[in-house]
Amino acid sequence: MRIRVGNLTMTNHPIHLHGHEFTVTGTDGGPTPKGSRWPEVTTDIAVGQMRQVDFIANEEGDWAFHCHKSHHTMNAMGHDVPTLIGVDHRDVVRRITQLVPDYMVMGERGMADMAEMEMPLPDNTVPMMTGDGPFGSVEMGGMFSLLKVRKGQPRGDYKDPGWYQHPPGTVAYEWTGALAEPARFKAEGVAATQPITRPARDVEVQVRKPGGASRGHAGH
Ligand SMILES: [Cu+2]
Repeated sequence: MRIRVGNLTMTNHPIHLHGHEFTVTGTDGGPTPKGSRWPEVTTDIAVGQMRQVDFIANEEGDWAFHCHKSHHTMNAMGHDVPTLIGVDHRDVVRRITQLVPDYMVMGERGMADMAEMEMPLPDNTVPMMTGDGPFGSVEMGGMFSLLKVRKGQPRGDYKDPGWYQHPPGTVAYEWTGALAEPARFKAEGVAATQPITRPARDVEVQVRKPGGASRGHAGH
């Protein structure tokens, strides 16, 4: 599978994919020579740059594909919002609090609050901040999408296959029953919890503080 991302914004975006390792195979200048390609799970795309990544989509599931700057996944990326650079907000906040005493600071208790409130969104924002997933509110918005990998999806078919149906026994859950004795620790005895004393030959770096008569750098 190949994804190309171009950054037309005024900040860099470290784009991250879950579930797969990709290879960075191209830049604005075109495909990179094979010998210069490298494996990644995140590729930072600077202002005005473009990156092409390739990978084998062989892990079934719904995988997050998003910018790794958390504040870029927690808002609608400011579509049509007037810039507030240089504006002193303090007086505005004071006045809002006079009108709306319980005025909430964004993200005070995590973004699920905001998502579940279903605030009006700009027209060009896909319904992401209001998204309900199979495990509750998706909580993410903005520079966030899902990569849906399915075995049965025919080539060229871009219909939404719906939420991934996890095979029984593959979803983490909270264990509320009695806890088993940690058999491994018992077998290994008390020593398992003791700090390991490494032999001196494992020391890779020796730090020597300058001082004394010869203040030069000691050779390493
Ligand atoms: Cu970003």
